[in-house]
Amino acid sequence: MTSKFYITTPIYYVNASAHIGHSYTTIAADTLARYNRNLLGKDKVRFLTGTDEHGQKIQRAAEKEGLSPQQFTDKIVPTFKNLWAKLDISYDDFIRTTEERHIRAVQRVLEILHAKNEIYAAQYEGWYCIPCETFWTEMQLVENACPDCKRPVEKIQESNYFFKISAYQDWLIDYLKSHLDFIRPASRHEEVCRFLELNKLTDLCISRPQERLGWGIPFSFSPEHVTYVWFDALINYISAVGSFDDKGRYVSEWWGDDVKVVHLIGKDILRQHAVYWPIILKALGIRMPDTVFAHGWWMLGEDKMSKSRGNVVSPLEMVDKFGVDVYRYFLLRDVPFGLDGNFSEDALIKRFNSDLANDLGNLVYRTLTMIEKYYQGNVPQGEFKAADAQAEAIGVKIAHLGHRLASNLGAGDYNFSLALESIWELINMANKYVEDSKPWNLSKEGKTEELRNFILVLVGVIRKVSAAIAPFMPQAAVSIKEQIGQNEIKKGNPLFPRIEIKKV
Ligand code: ME8
Repeated sequence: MTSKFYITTPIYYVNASAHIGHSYTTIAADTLARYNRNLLGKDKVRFLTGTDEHGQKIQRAAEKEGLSPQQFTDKIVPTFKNLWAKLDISYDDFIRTTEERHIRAVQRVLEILHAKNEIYAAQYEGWYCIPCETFWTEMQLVENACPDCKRPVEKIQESNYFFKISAYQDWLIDYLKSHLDFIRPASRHEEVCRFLELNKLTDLCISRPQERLGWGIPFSFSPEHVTYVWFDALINYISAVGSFDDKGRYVSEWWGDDVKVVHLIGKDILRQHAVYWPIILKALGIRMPDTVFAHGWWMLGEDKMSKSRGNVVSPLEMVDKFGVDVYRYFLLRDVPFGLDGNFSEDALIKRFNSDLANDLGNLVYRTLTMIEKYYQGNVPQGEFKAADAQAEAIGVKIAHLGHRLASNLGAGDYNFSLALESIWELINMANKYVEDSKPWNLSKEGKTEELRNFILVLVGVIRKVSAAIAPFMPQAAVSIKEQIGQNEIKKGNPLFPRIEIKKV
């Protein structure tokens, strides 16, 4: 029985500032954390994010600025934390790989695996891609360049430590085939299975010589080596929430059988999470996460938005222009989680005007106006009756909404977009109800009971909607609740005033 929920984002590299892509994973994780806190209770949910601070990329970025790597990362980390604060990210813990708790855990993992004979020293000779920090065999190169980033590779010869991942290939294939929820969405699961069926895993080089790359976690049993940045980084998911006892057993209240463990990542880092990570855990004798969900990419035109391509849009700029909730809503609503999406301000404004200004904003505003006009601002009390077919249908929709949300946010595919769509179906039914009921006539004809029930329907819908949108748009949820209080209304400015395209 899982009664707790542990959700993580990737830990982001600090060699450049976060762009829309990074904010996407973090907003998605935040929404799931908030949703689960509402269901399970605050202390049953753990939401982890953080920063990946070792490796060549960071060392080089620091050198460029004339800083030590530690000074450099200390300078950048607050920019991530500020962004997350601005985006209302409610993380419970923020791990930095330069923290003592993490360094200690990585060193313990290496010691345990070394003692178990899972890692061994060997001479390495081959091709190395510096930006990707990855070794390639001659066969894997594409036109003498890195098969991933297409940049030139360097020939390298050195002594290193290797992790015997090749021994786990059959186990992993079996595991994936018998755990269809482990890698989601299904297309990514198939991609990993195909990769494992077509390729033989080679043992993973998990060290770098200290003299070539100083900025990493030293091996305790071989101080002239530091840990490969990916091996270091993956451990964050366990170093943040637990530790190893004397016998090398991992102890954590967030990694037991009563916890649902979910890693959200982008599809760019699927291999590390779907192959290396489960094998590290298996070799350590630690249970697997429940799900690794690899979402799609935000693109700008034809290209993936990425700092190395330089085509990034700043989340801060978008938030200053449109507001946090609008930004969060757009990212989660516009593209089904798992697929790629194209970012544009035009698309954002379109969504804003139709879903937020026209649908939600309008429903709240017209309801406030009617409560003001017909009831002097006092909110009618009580449950509404299924007095007509529309009120009845709305009642049914309200009763089923929780279930619809659970099937989209609680299980396999984390379909934020469909979850929001189901909330908007309710909003639209209520707006249609207003148009069909012609409340001004009810009032004129003195049909007070009908009018009261009609308003109660709208209030019921708005209360349900504001609770349902809270994980997605925390501020809008609060402000709706303030405007339509328990007893009286407090009419403020429209929640989402329409944006005229010309103005922007
Ligand atoms: O890979 N669209 O860090 P990173 C959507 N430190 N999401 C995107 C994106 C885009 N265009 N660009 C980036 C690393 N992301 C490692 C992770 S985890 C143990 C170590 C998001 O700073 C997405 O979540 O390059 C992607 O996986 C992540 O940022 C990569 O961040």
